[in-house]
Amino acid sequence: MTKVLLINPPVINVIEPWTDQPQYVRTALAHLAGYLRNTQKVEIKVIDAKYEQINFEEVVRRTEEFDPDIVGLTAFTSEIKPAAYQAALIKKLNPNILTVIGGVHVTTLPRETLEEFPFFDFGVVGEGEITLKELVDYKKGVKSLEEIKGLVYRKGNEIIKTPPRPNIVDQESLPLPAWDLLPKAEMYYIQTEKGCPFNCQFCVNHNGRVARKRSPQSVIKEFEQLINYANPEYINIGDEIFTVDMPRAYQIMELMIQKGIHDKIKWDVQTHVKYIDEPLIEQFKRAKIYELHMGVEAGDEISLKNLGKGNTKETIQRAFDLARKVGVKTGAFFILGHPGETIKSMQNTIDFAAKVNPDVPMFSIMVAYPGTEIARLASKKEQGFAGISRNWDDYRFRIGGSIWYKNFTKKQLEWMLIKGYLTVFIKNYRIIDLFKFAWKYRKAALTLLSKVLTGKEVISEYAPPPKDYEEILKTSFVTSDESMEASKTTFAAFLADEMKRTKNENPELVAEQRYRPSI
Ligand code: B12
Ligand code: SF4
Repeated sequence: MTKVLLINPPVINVIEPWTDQPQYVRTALAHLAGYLRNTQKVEIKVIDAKYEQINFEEVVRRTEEFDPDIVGLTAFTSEIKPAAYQAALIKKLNPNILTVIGGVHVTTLPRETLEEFPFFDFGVVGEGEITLKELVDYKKGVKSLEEIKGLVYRKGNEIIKTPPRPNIVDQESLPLPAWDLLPKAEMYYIQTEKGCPFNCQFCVNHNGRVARKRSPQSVIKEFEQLINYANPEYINIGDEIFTVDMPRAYQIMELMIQKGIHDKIKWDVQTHVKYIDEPLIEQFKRAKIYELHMGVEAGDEISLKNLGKGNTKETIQRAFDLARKVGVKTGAFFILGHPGETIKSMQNTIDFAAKVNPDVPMFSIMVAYPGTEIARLASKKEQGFAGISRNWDDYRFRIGGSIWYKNFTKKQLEWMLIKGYLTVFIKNYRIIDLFKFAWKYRKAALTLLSKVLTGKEVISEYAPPPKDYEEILKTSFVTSDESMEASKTTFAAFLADEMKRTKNENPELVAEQRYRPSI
């Protein structure tokens, strides 16, 4: 029987405990494992090294023990180098193991990823369920690589990219994720829909512009299975915009209340300020949501207008005021470092954040993810950007240093981030909240302060950067400015084709994501 090992690789240092020492396991791996075991005779094992806080050597040891035919690794951009390093160690252990990289980084830079990291044999572009299954078929000798869509691979010195893999429009046709193959955790992120109609300059939105949804019944089934399996404290909904179909969101919460799920777990979601009305907020309250997160991103008029999110100060204020009125706790995301940003425009965002006054403000520094408009502008050094790093380890989120600016230094940017937090609390006389917040996120706050004051990052105790890390990954930095620029155009074309195809396959989905009252 073919053996498949799926890995969420370790981190090389802990900058942000929330993401680098997560309390949650990786959703993508549960989805892939769920599909694979339903469609193939395979033996599957999953190692979530980040969650388990194990190091590269321990992953190699477990790999040797399991002796897989295929190893699939997942990576966001900030994780691609650790994933490549892990693949290099696995190739050293046994060169016959096929190494496959999937996730959003290789999806936006397919050829470049294989060029940069020879330790990956295959790259899976886009949704990975069917492509991975077909790679198992290839390993079994019943499918040729040319037949497999959504793949990049090497043929001699050439890198071949096969035609795009269409997204799975009917998400209901997929089995439930195989959470039981991952370690039990106290927090999970489930995905009830994929896709988002907006076009933010900083976001990859790799799931496409049409929300592909699961039914409320299937979502409830997943909640129940997870509760039975792990009895976690939190089950958060990781959707881009949970309420993109407002009646569906209302219905999911109705079922949560009927089944008593809202009393068994804490949960939160992320949504867009436009997709909120009073009955929905009241339903959130009844369903005992822990925190309602909404992306504000900017408070400066010009940045807000150019952002592509379709937000105005009025729609933002309305959503937060509504939540306050009903008594639902809110979290708001703000980004510093927009195109054309100046110290003054950042101050505008901070002042607006204080006016909105969310319960939990979350400031971050812009990261220029491949495939985005920000990456295109930064590569061209336009609109205030002075350059862009090609060391993917710089692509962290809240204190990420992926871009240089003409109007201010990175240090000034980091100080503005701290100022943002302080202003929201102090201007609103929320001194106790400030202490509570600082205590809750003390690890993150300390790493941030240490970075700002000393310029150094705190090294993880469990996975310090291996000595040969940079040496093994010496081929790094091959992605040119032109490739970064092109990644936006190529990816936008892919998204446009996908939107057309999804609309043809199920035109109702588009209608259902226009604003409709929740009841
Ligand atoms: C939910 C979510 C989270 C959750 C993660 C919860 C979890 N348990 O995994 C939280 C909030 C914690 C989070 C954190 C971060 N996130 Co996030 N997150 C998302 C979100 C909204 C959904 C991701 C998800 O789980 N989808 C469901 C699964 C099933 O889909 P998937 O991950 O895309 O996986 C599919 C394919 O990519 C592919 N695939 C993936 N891996 C593999 C591996 C193999 C072998 C194969 C074959 C295929 C394959 O197949 C999968 C199944 O179809 C996306 C945005 C989006 N639109 O998708 C952003 C997104 C993935 N996140 C992003 C980022 C940057 C981050 C952070 C770095 C930000 C931060 N520091 O706070 C951290 C990093 C976390 C970490 N290192 O562990 C970016 C990535 C951009 C980039 N180029 O790197 C995204 C795209 C959002 C954006 N702004 O554009 N995130
Ligand atoms: S609304 Fe959210 S998911 Fe949609 S494009 Fe903007 S940042 Fe991405």
